Amino acid sequence: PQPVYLSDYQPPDYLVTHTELTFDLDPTATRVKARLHIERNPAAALSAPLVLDGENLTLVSLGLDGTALEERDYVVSDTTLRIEHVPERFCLESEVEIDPNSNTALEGLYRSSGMYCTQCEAEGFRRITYYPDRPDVMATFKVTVIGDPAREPVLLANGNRVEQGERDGRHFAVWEDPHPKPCYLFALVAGDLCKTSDRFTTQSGREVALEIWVEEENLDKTGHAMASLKRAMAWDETTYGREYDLDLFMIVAVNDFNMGAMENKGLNIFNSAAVLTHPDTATDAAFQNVEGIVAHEYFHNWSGNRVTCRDWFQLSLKEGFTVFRDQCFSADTNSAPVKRIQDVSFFRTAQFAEDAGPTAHPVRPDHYIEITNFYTLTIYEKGAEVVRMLCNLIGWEAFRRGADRYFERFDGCAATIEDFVGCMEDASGERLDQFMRWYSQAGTPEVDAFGEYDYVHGEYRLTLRQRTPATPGQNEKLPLHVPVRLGLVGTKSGQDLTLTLDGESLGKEGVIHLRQAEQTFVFENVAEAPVPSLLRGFSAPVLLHYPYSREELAFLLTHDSDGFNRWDAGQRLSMLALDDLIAAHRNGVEKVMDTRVVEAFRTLLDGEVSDKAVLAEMLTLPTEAYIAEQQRIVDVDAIHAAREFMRQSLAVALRDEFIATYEANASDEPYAPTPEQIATRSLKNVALAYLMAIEDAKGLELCQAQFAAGRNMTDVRQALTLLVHSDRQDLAAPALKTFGEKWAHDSLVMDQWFTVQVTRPQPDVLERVEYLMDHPAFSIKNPNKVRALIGAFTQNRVNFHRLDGQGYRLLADVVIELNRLNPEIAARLITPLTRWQRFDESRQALMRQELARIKKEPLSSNVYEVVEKALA
Ligand code: HT7
Ligand code: ZN
Repeated sequence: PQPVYLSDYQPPDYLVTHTELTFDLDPTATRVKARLHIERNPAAALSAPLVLDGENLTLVSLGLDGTALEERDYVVSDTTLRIEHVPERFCLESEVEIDPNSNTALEGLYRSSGMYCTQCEAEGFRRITYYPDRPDVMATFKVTVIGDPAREPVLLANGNRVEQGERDGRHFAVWEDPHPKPCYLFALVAGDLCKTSDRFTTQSGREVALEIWVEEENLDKTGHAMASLKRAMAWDETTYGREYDLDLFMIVAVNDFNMGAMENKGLNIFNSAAVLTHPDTATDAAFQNVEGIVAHEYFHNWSGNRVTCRDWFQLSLKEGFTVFRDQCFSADTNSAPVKRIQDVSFFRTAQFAEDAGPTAHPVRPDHYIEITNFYTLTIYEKGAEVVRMLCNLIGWEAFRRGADRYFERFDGCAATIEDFVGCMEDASGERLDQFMRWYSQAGTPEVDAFGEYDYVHGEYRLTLRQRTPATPGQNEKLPLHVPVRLGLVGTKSGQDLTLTLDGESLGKEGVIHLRQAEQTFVFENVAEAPVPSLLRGFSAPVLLHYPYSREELAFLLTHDSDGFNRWDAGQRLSMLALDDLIAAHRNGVEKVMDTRVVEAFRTLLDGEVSDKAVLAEMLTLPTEAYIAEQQRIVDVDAIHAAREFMRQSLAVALRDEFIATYEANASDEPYAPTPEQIATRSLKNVALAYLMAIEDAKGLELCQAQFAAGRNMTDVRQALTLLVHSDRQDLAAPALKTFGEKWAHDSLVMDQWFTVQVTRPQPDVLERVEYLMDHPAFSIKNPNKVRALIGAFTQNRVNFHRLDGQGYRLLADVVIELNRLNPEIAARLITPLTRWQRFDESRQALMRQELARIKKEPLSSNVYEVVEKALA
C-alpha cells in the first residue's frame, strides 16, 4: 500500500451537487441505485476524466444523462470507476449490488443483530456506491429505502422523512437532507426498532423532535442519553450560540460498532455501549461516558458537519475542537476539577505513550497509508489540548468571536486548520505562527524548570528549558509556544504571592509564555521564599520536570490554590515513594513505606478536601500504566509489587479512616447519576478498595454485603471486581457465577463480566482468557466483546507481559484472525505490541517475534501500516 501525502492535495475535478440514492435492501444482495448530479469544478482541466471511488461493489449498470454506457466507455478497477470523457454538467446513473451480511469490517452498509446500518467515516461510502469519497465534495441527498415490512419495519436515513408507502409487498421511506454534506456523513438504518421520543425548543423557538431508536428490550435504557442530549443542545446555544438546524434529531443504538458513535447528519449512530444506561446495568463511569459521547456527537453538527474538513489530514480540525467542546460541557455539568484530573491523567498515560512510540504523529499528520489508523489520541485528545491552549492564550471572549467567525465564514464548506486558527488570529489580533508548530510537530515536549529565590533582592528566578525528543521521521524540532500557568505559593503564608514580572503585576496567578529553547523569568517583590506551582490545570500538553522535594510536594498538596495541581502534587509525591519501592524490589531489599505519603493521605482523609470527587481522585495511586510511562525500560513486576505494597501499607496504616470513610458515604438513596451521588460512591468505593487490598475482615464483610445488596451496577461491579481480584477465590467464584447467570441475557453487562475476570492480577489469567473466548457470550466479530476480553487483557500488565511470551502470542493470534474480519479493530488491538522498545531484552525479542509472525500474513493496509512502523 502507498502513502497519501498532505502536500499532494488537489481540489476535486468534479463536484456532486445533488445525490439521489435508492436502496433495495436484501441481506446478501442489496441493490443500490445512484443518480449523481455532477458538475466539473471550474478550476479543473476540460479534459479531466471522472474518477469515482468504489470497493467491494458489483456493478450492474451505468448510464449518463439517460443513456446506458457500454463497457468500453469506462474502466472499473478494484478501487475506482473511471470515465475518460464526460460533459461539464451531467447526471450519472449507476446500479450496484452489495452484500451487507458478509461485511464483517463494519464499514459501509452492514448488518448488526439483524438490522441494517452504515458507517461511512472515513472512507466507508465507497463500499456502498461509486462516488467521489472525499470530504470536500458536498451534496444534498435524497434517499429512498425499500425493505421488508416484517423484518425491517423501521426505515431511517438523514434529514426529514418526506414520503412513505408500500409497493409489491415491500415498504419504503423517502428521506431528504437539505444541508449539503460530504458522503462520510451519510447514514441509513433499517430494522425492527422501537423509539423513545422527546422534544427540544431551540432558542429561536423552533421545535425539534428527538428520537432514540433501540431494540425493544432496551427502551428503559434511553432516559439518560435523552436528558444528556437536551443538556448538550442547550449548552451549545448558551456557550457557542449554535442551534440545531433540522426538525428531527435521531440516535440509533447498534451492537456491532467499531468506535463509540458517529455524527451522521440528523441520524447519529451509536455503539449501544455509548448510549444505553440503567442503574442496574451501567456504572457511574458509563453514565458519564454516555453523557460525554452524546454531547460530542451532537456538537459535531456544527464542528464537523456544517463546517467539515477539506481532507482527512485536517481530521483534528473537527475532532480536536469537538473534544474540547465536550470536555468543557462535561466540566460545566459535573465536577470541573475532577473532569480535568481524569482527562489529564488519561492523556499523560496514553497519549504520551503514543508520542513516545513508533506510531507517533503530529496533530496534523503529513502522510498516512490508512486513515482509520489515525483516529488516535493525538488527533483527538492532543488536538483538544491545542485548542484549549489557543482558548487560554487569546481568552474566552476572543475565542468565542473566533468560533463565530469560523462557523459563519465556513458554513457549508470544507475547511483547514489554517482557516480555524486564522479566525482566532483575526478575532484576537494575536500572531499565531509559532503556535502552528503544535499542529505539525510530533512528540511530547519536555520542559525542565529550575527556580531560585534571592532573599537579598526579593526576587524569584525561574528558568524554563524546552526540548522535544525526535520522533520517527522527524528528527529536528523547533521551540514551541508553551503557555505556563503558574502561582508562587509562599512557604510562610501558605498563600499565592502576587506575581510581578518586568514591572507588571499579573495578580496571584499568571501565564508566562515560553517561546525559546530556554528562558528565565524574574519575578520581583517576592516577599518570602515560594514553592512554584507550575503548569496549573495542565496549561500545555508537556512533560514538566521540576526537582521538587517531598516536603515541597506535601506542602503543595495542602496549600496549592489550584485543585488540579494539588492532585498533581499528590501524584508526584506518590511517584517518588513508588520509585524507592521499585528500586527496593529490584535490589531484593526490604520495602519501606514513606511515612510522608501515609501522613499526606491521613490529612486528606481527615477532611482536608471538601469535594468528595476530588478527594477520591487524590486517594487513588498512579496506575501501573502511568508509572510505566515514567520508566525508560519498564519493569512490569517491580511496578506491580511496589504499587501493591503501597496500597497495602496505606490500608494497614489508615484502616480505621477507610472504614469510617466507607461508612460515612454508604447511602441507600435511590440511584441518580448526579455529581453528588457519583462523588459519594466513588469515595466509598476507593475506601473499599484499600480495605480489600489487605483482605481485612471488615472489608470483606462490607464488600460481600455491597455485592449482595445489588443497589446499582457501580457498587456491584466494584464489589465483584475486588472479590475477583483478591486471593479469596472461595468468595469470588460464587459471586462471578451469580453475576454471570443473572446477566446472561444482557450483552453489555456480560462485557463487564469478561473484563472483571481478565484484569485479575493473579497469574492464571491467560488460561481464563482462552477459556472465555469459547464462552457463548463471546464473539470475535463483535468489537465490544474483543475490547472487553482481549483489549482488557492487554491492559493486565503482569499477565499480558508474562515472561514466557504467551500473552503476546495470544494477542498475535487474535490480530491475525481479525486482520481478515475487521482490519480496523485488528490494527488498534496491536498497539501494546508496538511498544516493545520499552521492555527488557527478552520481552523485546518475544514481542518482535509476534510482530514478525503477523507480518508474514497477507495483511490489510491497516495492520500493514502499524506493523511496518513497529518493526522499522
Ligand atoms: N467521527 C466519528 C469517527 C468514527 C469512525 C472513524 C473510523 C471508523 C469508524 C468510526 N466510527 C466513528 C466519531 C467521532 O469522533 O465522533
Ligand atoms: Zn468526533
